[in-house]
Amino acid sequence: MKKKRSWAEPYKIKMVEHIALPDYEQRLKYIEEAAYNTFLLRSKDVYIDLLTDSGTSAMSDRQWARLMIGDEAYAGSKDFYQLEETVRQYYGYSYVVPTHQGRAAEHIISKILIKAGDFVPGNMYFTTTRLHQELAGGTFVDVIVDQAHDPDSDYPFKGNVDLQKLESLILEQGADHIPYFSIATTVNMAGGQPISLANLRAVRALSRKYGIPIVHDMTRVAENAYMIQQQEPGYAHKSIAEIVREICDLTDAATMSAKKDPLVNIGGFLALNDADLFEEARNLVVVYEGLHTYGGMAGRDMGALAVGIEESVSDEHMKARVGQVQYLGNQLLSAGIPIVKPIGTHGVFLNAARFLPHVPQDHFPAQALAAELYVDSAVRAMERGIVSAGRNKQTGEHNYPKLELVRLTIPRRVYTQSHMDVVAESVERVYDNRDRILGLTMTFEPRYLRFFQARFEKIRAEANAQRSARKREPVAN
Ligand code: PM9
Repeated sequence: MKKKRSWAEPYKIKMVEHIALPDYEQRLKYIEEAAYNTFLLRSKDVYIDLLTDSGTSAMSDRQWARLMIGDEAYAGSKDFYQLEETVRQYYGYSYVVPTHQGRAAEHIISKILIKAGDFVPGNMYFTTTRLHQELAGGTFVDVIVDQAHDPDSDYPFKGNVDLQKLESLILEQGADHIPYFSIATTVNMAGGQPISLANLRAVRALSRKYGIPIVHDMTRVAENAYMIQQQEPGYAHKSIAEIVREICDLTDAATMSAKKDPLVNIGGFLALNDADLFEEARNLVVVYEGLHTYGGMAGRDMGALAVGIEESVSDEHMKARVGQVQYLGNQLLSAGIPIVKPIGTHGVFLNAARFLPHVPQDHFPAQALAAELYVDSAVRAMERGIVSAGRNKQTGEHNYPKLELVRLTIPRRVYTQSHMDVVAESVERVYDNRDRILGLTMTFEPRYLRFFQARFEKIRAEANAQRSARKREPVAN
């Protein structure tokens, strides 16, 4: 009989940070104080923090060492030049404008390229990206394939663009009103789903045909490259570094939140190939961020970022990173929990619409489910549904997304397989008791990116209360 051969993470742990599980009564109190919004919890009250993979990675010893030799000169830091060289080497873009994080790069490129009345097509919206496009006067148009909106579809490249939707938009609105295509690798809101190189090449052909550039949200490009390596015919023998380069070479500019793929706690950049655009961007960055050789970052952070970029495209790193996400996803699938399929690269997304079919979407099922998961085990997740989708900027109505999800996002190199087991068991317990979960009402709604700061109260309808009384007992301590 063939013996099983397990694989393990390509690192060992050198430093630990203690975490504690608050008791049940405390968890109830904390989530109520946080108004049922996991963004408003204090991290000291969280046991396993799966809120986001943004800025939460563990840096390597090489990255920490780089911090010590950071050059903090106001102008011309050697770390900037190192970052610029690394971006050129691994991503191929000619010019780099550092920023404090991704949304600052989005702000600058939107301000330069979008004029009032423009339309910006993209492979599904991302919250900050769309907001900056709207603030610049544009309207985002979703041109992702329909499968991306179906959590049960097994389609392997749900990040693909529907080429017909894209070309119809160009013909309807005219190429002059489309400043760029906004293409993300991977697609966060669809569940961390990749775009294929075949599809990106076809998007590139349309970009050339109509003279419209591609702005690449490259926040998780190495994760996307891993999925191409695993799934796209012809790429099994190419390295992630080679595939990353092939993706970037099909695009004209990029925004990067370095807090994800490149393994740093803060940072980002705008990368460009066009010299005139670069001049404009590096002029604007001094208005909003800082001098063009540091943007919003300390010299040492740019140094750690340069090392992180190199580490992020390692095949063995990515196998362990995505492998851990798939480990959790497969546990949940085996337990019959409704999750987005296929399992994405940066997190497992619970399908709250199927988890809580009795909670209408305007009672915020995903928000309620994330709160309930915290009460069960102090695992912190986040809503990715109607709250994140915000309101229609013309009508003021809620946007009703087809995907009503809770994201269990896995920080890179931080948690172990046992942590994943605890999370899976907690989700299963909450699922077993799902009938007693009621929805929420929103009691405070901020104007921008409401999911970060909105406040909620539990719906305590009499009939619902009676129905759930039978199962009121706590499910864990
Ligand atoms: N993403 C995330 O948790 C952090 C903010 S929303 C909770 O997934 C993409 C694809 C992102 C992203 C941030 C940004 C913005 C742009 N594109 O957060 O400003 O996933 O660095 O990047 C978050 P910054």
